[in-house]
Amino acid sequence: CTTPARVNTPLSVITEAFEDLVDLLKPLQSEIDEEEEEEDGLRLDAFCSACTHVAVLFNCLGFAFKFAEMEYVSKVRDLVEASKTFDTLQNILDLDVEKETVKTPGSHSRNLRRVRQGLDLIRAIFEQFLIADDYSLKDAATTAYTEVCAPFHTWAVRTAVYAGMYTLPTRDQLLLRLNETDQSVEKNMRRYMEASRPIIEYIDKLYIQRNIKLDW
Ligand code: 1PZ
Repeated sequence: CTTPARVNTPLSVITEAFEDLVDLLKPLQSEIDEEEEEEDGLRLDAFCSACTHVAVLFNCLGFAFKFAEMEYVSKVRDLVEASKTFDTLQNILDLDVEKETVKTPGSHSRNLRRVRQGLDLIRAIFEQFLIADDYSLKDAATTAYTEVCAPFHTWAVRTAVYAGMYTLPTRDQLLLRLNETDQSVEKNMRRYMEASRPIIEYIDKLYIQRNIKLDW
């Protein structure tokens, strides 16, 4: 098929998933403001389903990022499992607060924090990517990673990630693999940047409201 697809591209699917999630968030936020307490909260299964879509991006990155994919996917999978028992994001935090396992490796609350960092990393990569149309994916991703994730990763992980950056596809290869043009990629990346921001802020607030600092 040679028609440039105006159909669903991987990016538009991800973007739409997060826009749908934001639609669920809006009524919740007005409630919180009015009553000053959280009644329901964002549903964990809905959150997981949006996060699951992100995994298609990894197909565009090549073998060096296989480990990032496995890390990300295993964290999302843990939250999917949790969604069978817990209705909302705040439910998992409340339980971990009670058990004092918020930061314990493998806990749902820790995995939620990691997934949130992944979503923010993608947002930052897109932001960098759109700064200039001759900016390489490698430079965009390196700057974004340094800002968003590197401070929270071990030396070994940081070293592996920076080495992996050299294997990233070029800008044009990425557009091709994503089935996007310069114009369509800009539109879709901006939409993701806009939709992910309130979700990320919502998650951060859940921790802050429980007096958990976000320095990890
Ligand atoms: C199109 C854009 C291409 C840019 C590619 C840049 C990818 C950077 C990947 C960073 C991988 C970090 C992998 C390892 C992280 C682990 O240290 C932690 C461990 O958590 P713990 O078990 O201690 O609680 N794992 C994570 O943080 C899980 C999520 C990491 C993956 C985020 C990737 C985001 C998506 C990249 C774009 C597809």
